Amino acid sequence: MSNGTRTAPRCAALVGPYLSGKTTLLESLLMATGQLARKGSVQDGTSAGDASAEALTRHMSTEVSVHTCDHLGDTWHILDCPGSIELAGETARALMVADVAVVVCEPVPEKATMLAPLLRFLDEHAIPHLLFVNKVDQLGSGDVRVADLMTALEGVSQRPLVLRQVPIRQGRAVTGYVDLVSERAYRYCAGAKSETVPMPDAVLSRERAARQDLLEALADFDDALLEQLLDDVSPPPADVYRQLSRDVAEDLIVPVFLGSAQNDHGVRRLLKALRHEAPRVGVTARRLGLEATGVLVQPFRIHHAPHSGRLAYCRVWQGEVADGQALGPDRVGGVFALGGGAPAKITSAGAGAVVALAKLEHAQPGALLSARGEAGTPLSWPAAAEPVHTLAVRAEQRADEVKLTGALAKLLDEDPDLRLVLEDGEMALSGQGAVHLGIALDRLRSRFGLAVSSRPPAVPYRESIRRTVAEHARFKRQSGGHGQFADVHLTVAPLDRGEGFRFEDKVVGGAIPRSFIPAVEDGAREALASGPLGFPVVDVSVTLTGGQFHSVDSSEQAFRTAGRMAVQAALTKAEPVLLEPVLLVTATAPAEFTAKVQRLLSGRRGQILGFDVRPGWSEWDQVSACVPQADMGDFIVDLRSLTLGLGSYTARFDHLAELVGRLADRVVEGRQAGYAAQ
Ligand SMILES: Nc1nc2c(ncn2[C@@H]2O[C@H](COP(=O)(O)OP(=O)(O)OP(=O)(O)O)[C@@H](O)[C@H]2O)c(=O)[nH]1
Ligand SMILES: [Mg+2]
Repeated sequence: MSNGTRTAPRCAALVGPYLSGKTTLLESLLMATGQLARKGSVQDGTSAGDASAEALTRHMSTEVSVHTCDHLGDTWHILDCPGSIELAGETARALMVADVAVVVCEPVPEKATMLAPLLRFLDEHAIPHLLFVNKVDQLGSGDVRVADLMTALEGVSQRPLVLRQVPIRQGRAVTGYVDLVSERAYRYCAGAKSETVPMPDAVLSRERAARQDLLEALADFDDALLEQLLDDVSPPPADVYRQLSRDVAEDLIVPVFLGSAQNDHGVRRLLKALRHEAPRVGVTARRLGLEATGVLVQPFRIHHAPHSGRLAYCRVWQGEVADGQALGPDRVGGVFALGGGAPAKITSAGAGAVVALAKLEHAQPGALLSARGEAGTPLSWPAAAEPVHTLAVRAEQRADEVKLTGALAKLLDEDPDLRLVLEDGEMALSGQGAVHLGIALDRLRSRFGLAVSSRPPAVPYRESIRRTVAEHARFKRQSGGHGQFADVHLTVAPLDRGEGFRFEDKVVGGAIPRSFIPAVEDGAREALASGPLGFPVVDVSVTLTGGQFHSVDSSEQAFRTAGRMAVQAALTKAEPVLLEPVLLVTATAPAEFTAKVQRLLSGRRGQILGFDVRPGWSEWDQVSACVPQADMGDFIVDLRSLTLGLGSYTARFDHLAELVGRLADRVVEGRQAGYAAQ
């Protein structure tokens, strides 16, 4: 893949909401460029994009797949990205290395909101992008006007959208289009190039109006064009194309194309636009501020392959990467071409290429690598997402526990949006939702051959007391030789919420020697580890008020036992009360869903604290509420299903609240049953 006389490869990412048709479009692009002889489909499990086991079972893309094709002398790397909002991090990292993004969407105005987070990301990072309105074959059945669709899409884009084609319809069905720059009319032909046809009279007035809109949008960024328009001069197509390429490359405007990936309609037109309007690698590197000398490489994804080991999927920004090349602290141990089946070993890769590099053990997504070392991660690189869903996981076979830890370490290395926390002896895997975690669990099974089970994580209940109780305990044992003796008097009292544990020594007159007092405190802590209800005890004070000792038989061990006995006995008499963790939850969603989000939170015993405009987002709200942690399981699933998948939330521990009545009884019974089963 050395440069030779060819131009540097370019990279386009296919992005857009779940099920909009990105993988189908990839298939069509690979067909149109002669890369594929036969077109596969997502439903049959024969598509090039969704080849992994996880994707096949779900009929959806579960990771970024890299493909390579040639079009009119240009090499293209196409990154087919997953649309699921739960995999948005994976998509965002791929977008960071692309020259251009093709945003695939459905021709349904009500679904335009689904594009909001993605368009926002593209606009924030000034990533050149164009829109491909897919499934125009369905426009007829829905009887949707393109003008209404454009209005809806404009509502979610910061950049002006410019329609590049108007549809030609027969009845309601879309049968072709008029290109607004060349003003030529085309009729779609299944599986082949569209053919030119005379401009139908019926579209003429729509064509004129849409072309005027396009020229006016371009004239906003070009004075010469503005003058021509004011003088009523029709600019030559070459000038319009030039202006379009410039405006797209600078992310000033977003052209909108129409088509149907399933029927290969509009796909060659899209390829042509990519060829003329997508920036080249040097321009992209400059946009990203990556000016350097020598070789410069940026990984965007890590993959642990069964045979090649740890592979870093990288974009080569500059220079030539070959086997043995020093990159960061490592040396390249294999350059692999991606696209079409398993990675294939090649000798080198030049600027623009997307390749997998082996043996870069330290390479992390985003971190720039050069021959001189690691040049850090650009500030604009997307941060890992805060987890919104957690499952407790464990190996079904005890013997697999070590293997599970190793496999999870690899999955965490591949996916920065996965987190693993060890809590109360439980392995808790967190991520972006049930689909995200389900894919991780599938990988444990299919790639690592591990039988794993998962369940909702345990809620970290605590308990405290309501009354002050004075208690006395004597520990005495005589078993031949040395005996054991300790006697303590202590008082256990409730503290305010959040105060934790306090131990006070009020022993006077040497009733207990100083050296034994820490042992009493240790015993008290042991008793507090699991209180009468079965949970750790918090917000109590233990005051040691007196006791007795024996000069021969007393020991630290004896005083620890006596301390524990006294506190245990006191706690049962001190009106133990269950405490449940309450989280401060901030849920975000488009404003049209705010009332639903509030109802969802209050339905989960949430106390709504208020709602406000989401800072920096127009037409989005954020609702804050205090919600018991026990009621937050699957919250993200319900939130997404109420909000077209767009809702999300952050949560942090806020306070412990007393839980009484039937709910509390059930928790305590569950705990006792758990102990009995152990
Ligand atoms: N009618 C019609 N259906 C289409 C078209 N393109 C794709 N589809 C269907 O839409 C569904 C989703 O297609 P995919 O290509 O898997 O969509 P995707 O955007 O890759 O989905 P994710 O990867 O899961 O985000 C499939 O059932 C396709 O057959 C089209 O042009 N017209
Ligand atoms: Mg897909």
